[in-house]
Amino acid sequence: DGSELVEVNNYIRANQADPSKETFGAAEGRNLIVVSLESMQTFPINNKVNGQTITPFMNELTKDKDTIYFPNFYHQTGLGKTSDSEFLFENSLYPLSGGAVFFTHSGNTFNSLSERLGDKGYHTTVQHPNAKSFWNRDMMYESLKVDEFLDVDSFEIGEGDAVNWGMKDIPFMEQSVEHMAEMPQPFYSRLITLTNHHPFFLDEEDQFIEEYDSVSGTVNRYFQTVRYMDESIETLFDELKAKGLYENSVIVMYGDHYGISENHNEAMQQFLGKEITPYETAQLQRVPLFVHIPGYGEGHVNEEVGGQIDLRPTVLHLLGIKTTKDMQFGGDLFSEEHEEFVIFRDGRFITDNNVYAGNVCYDRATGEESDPAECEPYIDQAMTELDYSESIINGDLLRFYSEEEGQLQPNNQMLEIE
Ligand code: GP9
Ligand code: MN
Repeated sequence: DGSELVEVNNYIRANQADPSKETFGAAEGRNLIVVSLESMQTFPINNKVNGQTITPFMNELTKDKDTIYFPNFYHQTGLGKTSDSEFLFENSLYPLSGGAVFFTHSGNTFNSLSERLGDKGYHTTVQHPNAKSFWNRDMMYESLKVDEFLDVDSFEIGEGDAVNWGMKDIPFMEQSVEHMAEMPQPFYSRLITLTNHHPFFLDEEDQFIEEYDSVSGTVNRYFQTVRYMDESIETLFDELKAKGLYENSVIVMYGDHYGISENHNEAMQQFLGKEITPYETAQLQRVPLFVHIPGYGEGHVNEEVGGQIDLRPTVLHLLGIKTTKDMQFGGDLFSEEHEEFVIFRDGRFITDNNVYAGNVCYDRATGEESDPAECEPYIDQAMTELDYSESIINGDLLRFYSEEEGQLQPNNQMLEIE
């Protein structure tokens, strides 16, 4: 019932991470451009296939002076796939254990990133060249207070501009920057890419590298579509510079979820040259996170263990917006107080020292089995946190919470009814 929110609130306040002084407000007042990298996992980064570089542009970003790259960052999605990653990003709540929250709870009250930014004078938008009702986005974005959803009807898809699931990422990037150029500033624009999606088909002219050679056509083609995605990100950066939008923006890019499922373990074993244990499977849930702040100058590889739940506070703090009263489960990745504890939707988890998967406690650094006692205290905490998040969603509890006052609203009708 509504009173459970008090307990959840206590848990969240006890685990809250204060922002780091160095990065709080580092991108204050800038446009926020977010790129959801479809099916992009971390393993192709700084790696090669058939001797060819898979992600040349992203590799440069990992060494770039204006980029913070997170190699130990994990997706936390469930059945809702892309939509779950959006949910995590916007709300810093976990997706549901069953079904896609975008379908089941699109009428809920949230306190999304879009809403927070809208309140600060941002024009908030999502750009994605697919039917607006896919994943029930049109309904959910109303609850998330997204000002404008530029769906398939907002893009010109000329001959040769579509493949696989729809519009190719390179023309998509070109046109989405054209849209940005028309937006009032500051704006928040979240771009959802599409080309690097199963079954990873590409036209011949977009195949910039050779496919891999294994028993899995899916894995073989994946490297090529990842290479294409890499090219589309370079296009995005070029177009932003050409339109004069680059300097005054911050660009955050993250992989939405895995692209290669466990059905392709044989091919993945061949590529990685090692056996895929439950530990490796968990480690393969790493997706890249790039935070690019033009002019920042202190870019580095940040080894912090984190997950998609952490994106909302990380981004809000970069923009100089406090989240001390927000109902969110993640923490600012730049904070000295950030806890290295990433909970997967199915109860697996990662800590600084361990990977807990298949009911086995592994050493995170070596993949060897470690003393179960090292994982033990986190098993319950993981379940508690997932349950708290689920109770917020199932009870639509944020109806009763006013983050402005940081307290339950006085006329808590649900408490009266029950
Ligand atoms: C569809 C796209 C892909 O619009 O976001 O969704 P996915 O299948 O990855 O969840
Ligand atoms: Mn996806």
